[in-house]
Amino acid sequence: EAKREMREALRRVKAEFGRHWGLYIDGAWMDTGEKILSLNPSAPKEVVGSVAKAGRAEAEAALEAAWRAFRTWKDWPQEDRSRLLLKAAALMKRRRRELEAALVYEIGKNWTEASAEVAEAIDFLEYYARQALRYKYPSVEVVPFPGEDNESFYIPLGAGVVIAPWNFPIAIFTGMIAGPVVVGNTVVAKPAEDTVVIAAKVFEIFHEAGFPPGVVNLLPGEGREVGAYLVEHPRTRFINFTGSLEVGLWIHERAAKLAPGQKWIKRVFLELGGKDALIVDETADFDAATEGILISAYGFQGQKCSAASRLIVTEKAFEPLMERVLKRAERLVVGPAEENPDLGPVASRAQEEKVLSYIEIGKGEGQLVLGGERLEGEGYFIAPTVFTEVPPTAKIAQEEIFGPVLSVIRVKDFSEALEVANGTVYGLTGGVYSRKREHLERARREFHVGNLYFNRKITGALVGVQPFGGFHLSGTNTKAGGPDYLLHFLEMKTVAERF
Ligand code: TXE
Repeated sequence: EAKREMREALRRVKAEFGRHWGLYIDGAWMDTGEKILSLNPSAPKEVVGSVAKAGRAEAEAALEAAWRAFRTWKDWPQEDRSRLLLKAAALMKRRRRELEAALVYEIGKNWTEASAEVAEAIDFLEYYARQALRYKYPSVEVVPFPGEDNESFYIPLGAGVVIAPWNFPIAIFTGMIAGPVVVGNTVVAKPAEDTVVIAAKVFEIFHEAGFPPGVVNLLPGEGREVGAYLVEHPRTRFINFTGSLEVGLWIHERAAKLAPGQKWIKRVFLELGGKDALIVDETADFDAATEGILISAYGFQGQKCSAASRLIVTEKAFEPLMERVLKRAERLVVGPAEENPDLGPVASRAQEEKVLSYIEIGKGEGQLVLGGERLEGEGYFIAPTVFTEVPPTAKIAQEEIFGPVLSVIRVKDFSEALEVANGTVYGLTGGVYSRKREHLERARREFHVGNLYFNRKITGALVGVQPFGGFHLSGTNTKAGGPDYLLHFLEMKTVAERF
C-alpha cells in the first residue's frame, strides 16, 4: 500500500517539474525578477522547480513584517500558538507522501530516509507545541517575600533569522522555525539553495495552517548575500543556524558586532558538523554492529551530521568485523533515488566534487579497500567507500567529508579507541558496540559527545527522546528536540510589586 502511494506521489511531484514558487513575506507569495533553479541530483538535467530569489529589499521587507507581527503574536495565548503547530503537523501528515517524493527528487533521499524525515518534522511540530505550554505565563515563579509580590516569567525575544542546510530540508527547517515561533517569536527563514522547492512546500503548509501574516517568512537566496545580510542586520534578534563549521564560525563572529542602531546582543545558535565515530571491541555482536555501521555510515549517502564516518576497531575485532562489513557494503545498491536504492546520489555537483577530492586525499593516507569512485550515470553517484589502516590524524579521519566514505582506524585496545574517538575538533555523536559492561560504563564517562549510542542500530536521534546536539566545534549544543530547546528563544522578566 505504502509503495503504491509512494509511486503515485512520485508521479504527481514529477508532473509539477519546472513549476515556479514565490517567496513568502507578510502572509503573501510574491515574485522577484530573479530565480533559484533546483535540480534533481539523480538526473541533474531535470529541473525540479524554481523559486524567486530574495535580495536586500526583500530581506528588509521580511524583517519589517516579522517585527510588526511580533507585536501581537507575542501576546497570543500559548494554547492558540501551540494549536497552529498541531494544525501544521496535521497538514504535513496529509501531504506526507508528496513531501517524501519532493525529498526524493530534490535532494536524492531514498524513500526510507525520506519518510523518516517527514515523520521527524511532524514530531518536531507536535513536541514543541506541547513543550511550549511549560513556559506560558504565569507558570514560572512567584517567590514570597515580606511586603512584596515577586514574580518571574518568560517572554519571547522578537524577530529572528533561521538559516538552514539542505540535508534535512523538511525536518531541520521545520524544527528550527517551529521552536522559536511557538513561544511567541517571529522568523525570517532562509532555506539552503539546493532545497528551495521543499522549503516552498513547507511554507504552503504554514500558510494553510493559518499563521498570521509576518509570523513566518520565507526568503530563498544565497547564503553569502541575503543570508549574510540578515546575520549582520541590526534588527535581527537571534540567529538559529545549522550548517558547516566554517559558515557557523563566520556567523558567530559577525553576529557579535554591534550594527548601527542595534539595541541587543544577538543570540546565536549553531548546529555544526561532526566526525562521528563508532567503536567496536572484540566482545561485540559483529553482525549487529555491521548493520549499525552500514546504516550510520551510508544512510543518505553519509550526508548527515550524525553520520558515522570513522570506525574504530580493536585489534582482535578487526578481521571478523571487517570481513562482514566489506561483504555487506559491496552489495549495497547505488542508483536514482526514486528506485529506493540503498544509496542515492550525493546532493549536488559541489558535494560530488568535495567528496571525490577527499577520496583522492584518502588514497594517500589509508588503504582503499572498497569503492573510491564515481559511478556510471547522469546523477552524482559515488560508490560506498571504505579506507582501512587510516591513521587517526589523517585528513579523512579528522575533517567532515559528508559523503559515503568510511575511515577505519585500527587500535590495540579499548583505551586507545576512546582516545582516538575523542581526538577531533568535533563531539556530536558516537557509538560503541560491546558486550563488556565495564567498557560501556567507561565510554559513558569518557566518550565526549553530545549523543552517545550503545549497541544501537543508528546514530540519529528521535525527537523528544534523544535531545540532539554536540560538544566542542559541533556547535552551541542547543539540543533540538529536547526539553530545554525552547528556553533558548525566551528571556526571563522579573517584576516586584510592593503592597
Ligand atoms: O553548507 P553551508 P553547504 C557541511 C558538510 C557539507 C558542507 C558544505 O560538510 O559538505 O557543510 O555544505 C547558508 N551567511 N554541512 O555549503 O555553506 C547557506 O545558504 C549566512 C554540515 O551547504 O554551511 C545555507 O542556507 N548564511 C551540516 C546554510 O548557510 C550563509 C549541514 C548552510 O550552508 C552564509 C550542511 C553566510 N556567509 C552542511 N554562507 C550538518 N552538520 O548537518 C552560507 N550560508
